[in-house]
Amino acid sequence: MQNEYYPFVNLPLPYKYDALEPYIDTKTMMLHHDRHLQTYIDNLNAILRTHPWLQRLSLEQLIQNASSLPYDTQNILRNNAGGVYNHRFYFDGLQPSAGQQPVGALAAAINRDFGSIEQFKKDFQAEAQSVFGSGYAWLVGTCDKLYIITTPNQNSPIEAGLCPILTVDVWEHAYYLKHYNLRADYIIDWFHVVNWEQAEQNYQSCIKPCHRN
Ligand code: MN3
Repeated sequence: MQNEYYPFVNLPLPYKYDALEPYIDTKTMMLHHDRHLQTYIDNLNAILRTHPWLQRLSLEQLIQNASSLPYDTQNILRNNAGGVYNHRFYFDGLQPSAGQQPVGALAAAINRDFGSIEQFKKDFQAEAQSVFGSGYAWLVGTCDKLYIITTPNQNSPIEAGLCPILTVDVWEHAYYLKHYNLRADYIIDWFHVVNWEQAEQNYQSCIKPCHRN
């Protein structure tokens, strides 16, 4: 796939910077995408420039193979390849029309595993609030069950072989300008702009291998 290999470029957001107003503000989106994500991309390219044997690995492979690399390289890759992957996943999981609800097979799986959409939102919110310091909350899927997990820093669930469906970035830079220290309010606002069609597509790729026998 395009832009999955070195050198990485910062693709534009799939919507305008102000598209998520009033839930996520324009300035936060500009800084988050153009400065924070850009820095991860620049750092990742800089590491790969001096480690040419890693340039043939895709973004996902860099993360999945991080633990087999020398310790100093391992952490810097986990932080920066993870920073690129996680931010792209987060931004691609948002959309401007407020108030979408889960759809398709994912909606059915959420009802199956959490009892209701409302209960899922409560559980997800609690997990996202529980992240101490910087990190992410994720909905991940296996063949027969959904799980809510959290990751610290820029660690990514794909390193552990988990299949991500949805994520919220709870680093303070994702919400501080608008929500200050109120992460709970940010998560409530974030739910308004979740791209549930994208989440359903992600879920379909998670369960695709399950149908092969
Ligand atoms: Mn971030």
